Amino acid sequence: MWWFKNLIVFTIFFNLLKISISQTKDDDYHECVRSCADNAFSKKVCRYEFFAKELSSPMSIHNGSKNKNESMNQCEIISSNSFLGINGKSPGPQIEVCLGDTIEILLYNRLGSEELSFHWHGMRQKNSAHIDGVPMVTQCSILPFGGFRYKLKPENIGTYMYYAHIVSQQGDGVYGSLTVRGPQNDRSLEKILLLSSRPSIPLSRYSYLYLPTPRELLLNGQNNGFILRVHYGTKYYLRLINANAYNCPVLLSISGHDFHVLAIDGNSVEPTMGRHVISFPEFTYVIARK
Ligand SMILES: [Cu+2]
Repeated sequence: MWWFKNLIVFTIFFNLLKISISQTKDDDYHECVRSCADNAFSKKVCRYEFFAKELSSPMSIHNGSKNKNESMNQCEIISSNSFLGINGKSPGPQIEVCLGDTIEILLYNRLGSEELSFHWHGMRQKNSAHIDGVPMVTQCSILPFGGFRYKLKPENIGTYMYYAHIVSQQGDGVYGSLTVRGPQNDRSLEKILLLSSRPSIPLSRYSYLYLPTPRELLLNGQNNGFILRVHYGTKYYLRLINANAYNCPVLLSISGHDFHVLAIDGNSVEPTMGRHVISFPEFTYVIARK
């Protein structure tokens, strides 16, 4: 029966190989990303595992600051510490679900000696204040090497975001987008634009009274431009998220195009037309442009 045992081993090995291939093929693949049919039987439980930790590759940031409050040993700090992310990247994985789905996130704290908790901005937390993420107010912090299961049941379609509630961790890269769609939303006609910034020194490592000014404005995590491919003449919905940890509004315009602002923080608003949008930190917007 040696061949039978070998067959089992081979089958298990082959299946493991298939799993690892499908995982490496597309990091962002998730079975919950789909078109949202108006059908109660299609509702899913969408599970994610998030590991918050330092990004393995250090950022190349030029430190040219002459600020008196920033010490001479900044270069050492930059070279020995990196910024933060979730599952090895910042922004973290996009969560995209349909209304009626349940979202379960198992969040692991791998930040060394720091405590952690996540806030789900814009999500109503009726009877679930304990997962709103305010450390030591609505939940106990997740201790180093610990984990916590967040369970969300979105009540409305909309554009949301998640981030570490400790602002220095958010500023260092612990944030991401959360989109809830309904049957009326066509994913192929939507683009997510996530604005954020990166300081010259990781904020979690910064021990001075005055915060360093952000050095780079990031669009979907990129500091050197982000290409958004569109078809000429087609109307798109832009899910604009300002995940900036700094209290600094960002003005967004697209040359030669008007916007309609349709929703803010998951709530519909009277459609307002304009040539630019001023986006404030920790707000999300849905805008249409043609
Ligand atoms: Cu909030």
